Amino acid sequence: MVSVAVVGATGVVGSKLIEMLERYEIKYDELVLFASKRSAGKEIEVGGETYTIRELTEEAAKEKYDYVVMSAGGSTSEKFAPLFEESGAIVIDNSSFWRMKEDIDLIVPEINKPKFKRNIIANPNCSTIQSVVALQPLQKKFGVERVHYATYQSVSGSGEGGIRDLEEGAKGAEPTTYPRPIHNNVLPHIDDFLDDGYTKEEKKMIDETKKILEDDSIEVTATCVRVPIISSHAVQMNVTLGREASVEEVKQSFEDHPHIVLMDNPSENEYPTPLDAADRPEIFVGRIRRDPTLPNTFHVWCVGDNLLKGAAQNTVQILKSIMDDK
Ligand code: A2P
Ligand code: 11C
Repeated sequence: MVSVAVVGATGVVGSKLIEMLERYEIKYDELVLFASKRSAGKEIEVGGETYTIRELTEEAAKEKYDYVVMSAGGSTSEKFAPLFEESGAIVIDNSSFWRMKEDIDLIVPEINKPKFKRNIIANPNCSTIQSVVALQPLQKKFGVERVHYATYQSVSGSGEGGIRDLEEGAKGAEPTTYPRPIHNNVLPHIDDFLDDGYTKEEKKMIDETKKILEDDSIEVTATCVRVPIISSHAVQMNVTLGREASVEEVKQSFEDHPHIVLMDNPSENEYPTPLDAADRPEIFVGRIRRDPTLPNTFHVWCVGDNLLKGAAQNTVQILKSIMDDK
């Protein structure tokens, strides 16, 4: 008897989590869907059955579940993930709260495996996941010494609130999620500012890249930007390799990767865009070219569906790999 709980089931990522449970054929005997008090009693259809959303309470988190997948924000994860863990569950959490803690695994299944010091496993930040998927074949073949990220991130990364700001902003409404209008605009501002002038989103990309690729010596810097599109994130990566490589060799390492699609034929206007990546499980790369200003350095344009590989898909892939190993 296998039980799975989804926390944040009514959210933008939560609804994709439910979709991914079906797409990745996760087998369970019992499925329980949690959200906040606001949504308790709401009904959701999964695989032809109707489920009623339950309010997540401390008592509910002490019930025994085998697996819990969470996407309900950092404070919900901080409070409830340990309660689920204590009652015997393996928790896979999509918030930023646990990711950088020393005893917590931060997992992209095609790159690393959990060591299970604790039974809370963290799912990385969306823009980080797509970037490390693209960096890993380069790391394996040539080594990676340095990467500079510039991101173009869609509003669904901010959940329902981000989508609302874009859609209602188009009708003239003031933003409520972002500090400035996102309609007809771009904001060099994702998550809160830190004392050093970086944002938390930039810090997440810097720290999580090193943790997932298990190499603290990689020099990473980032500028994260919100753009007025609904879904998929794009990341411009300027990557310095550990040794000399040709553009063809770099392209080949992407072509050889089962979860990366190389779209790089500029003369035919072929390069990945957010629309190409929408609802696709792979990461797309293109515009591969040498940066002549630095040795062994290349530009790589990388696009992925932030709600799928960037969030729900990666979470469910972690779940599947743990279930398969049991
Ligand atoms: P609810 O819909 O009841 O507010 P999004 O990121 O798309 O805004 O979604 C956030 C998700 O997290 C929603 O499912 C939301 O539920 C859920 N959530 C927010 N706060 C809590 C909480 N305290 N306990 C459980 N779920 C929560
Ligand atoms: C964004 N990357 O697009 C963020 C969303 O730390 O997982 C996810 C926040 C996080 O806004």
